[in-house]
Amino acid sequence: MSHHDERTFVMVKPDGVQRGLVGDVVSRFEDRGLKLVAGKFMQIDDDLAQEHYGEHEDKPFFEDLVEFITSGPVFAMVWEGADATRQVRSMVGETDPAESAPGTIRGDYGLDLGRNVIHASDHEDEGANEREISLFFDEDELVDYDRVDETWLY
Ligand code: RTP
Ligand code: MG
Repeated sequence: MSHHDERTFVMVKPDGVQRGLVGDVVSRFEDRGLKLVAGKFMQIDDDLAQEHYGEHEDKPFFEDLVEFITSGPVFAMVWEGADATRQVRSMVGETDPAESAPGTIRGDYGLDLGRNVIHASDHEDEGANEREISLFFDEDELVDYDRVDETWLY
């Protein structure tokens, strides 16, 4: 990983997995020139859900959020590239799909605030990317490799 690259945590939520959107989401980040460094298809348990969404524990929607994210398998990923956290967020769209521009993942596929297909680390929350990566992945699950021609990566 070169020094100006950044890693960010992304996850296709249970609705996205059930609707068969994993491949499309992965394709979008590949097409954008980001580099995949980790991926895990998994079932989140209650403890991990509570910790992942800890910032929202006092919100009225917290219980629903934990219930939803543990309702079925998710596809967790780490993507790398210059300014990756911000780039991914701009491709994800707004929290509410109704406010998300067409062309964004939530603008194209999101149904409502809960079923908004994807989670991505918040670029306005300093260190959220690294925190979330280490919550979901062990260091040895982050694969360090070169793409054939890095000239074409973001
Ligand atoms: P995320 O963390 O999932 O990438 O989404 P986000 O930053 O855009 O949204 P955030 O404010 O962190 O909220 C986390 C997730 O909680 C659900 N939510 N429900 N009912 C509500 O008012 C409400 N507000 C947020 C959404 O599924 C959101 O992605
Ligand atoms: Mg968030």
